[in-house]
Amino acid sequence: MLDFLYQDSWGAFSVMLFFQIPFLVVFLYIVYRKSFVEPEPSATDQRKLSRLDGLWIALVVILFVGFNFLSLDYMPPISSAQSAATHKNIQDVEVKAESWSYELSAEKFEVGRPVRFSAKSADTMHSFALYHPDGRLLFTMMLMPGLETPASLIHTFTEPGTYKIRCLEYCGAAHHEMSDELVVTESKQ
Ligand SMILES: [Cu+2]
Repeated sequence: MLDFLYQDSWGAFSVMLFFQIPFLVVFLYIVYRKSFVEPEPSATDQRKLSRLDGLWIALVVILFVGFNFLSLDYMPPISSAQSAATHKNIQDVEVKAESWSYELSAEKFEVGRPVRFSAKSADTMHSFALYHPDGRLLFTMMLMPGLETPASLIHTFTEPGTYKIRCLEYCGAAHHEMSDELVVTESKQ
C-alpha cells in the first residue's frame, strides 16, 4: 500500500513535505493573525485551549502509531519471516566477512527466488550492504564478531544485473576497498 514511498528519494521527500507543509501553514496563519487581525493578547478561554491541546496530542499519537503500524511489513525481520512462511524454495547463501573481503557460498541468483543471506564476521565489526545495479541501497546488515547466530535476512531480487556488496561499518585501513559483487539472472522457469 505504501510501496511508492519506498521506490526512490522522492518518496522520502514527499513524506517530509507531508509533515512539514501543515506545520508551515499553521505557523504562517498564526503569524498573520497575531500581526494583522488580533495583535492584542488572546481573549480565548484557557479551558478551551487545554481541550484543544489534548485533541492535538491525541491526533499526533494516532498518526505516529498509525504510520508505524502501516510500515511494519517493510521491516526486514518481518518481511523475512513472511517470505520464509510463503516460499518453499528459498536459496541459502552463507556470507563470511573478514578484513577486507567477503566470501559467499553462492554468487549467482535468480529473479523471483527468495535468497536467505546468513552473514558472519570472522574478525571485527563489518556490514553486508547490498546495492542495486542503479546504485540504490537495498539493505544492510551489521555483522558483529563473535556471534553464534549469523545475521540473516531474506531478499527477493526483482531485476537481473550485477549487484554490489559493500561494507558500511568502518573496519580499518582498507575499509573503502571492502566490496564484492553478485549476479542475478532472469528466472529459468
Ligand atoms: Cu568496513
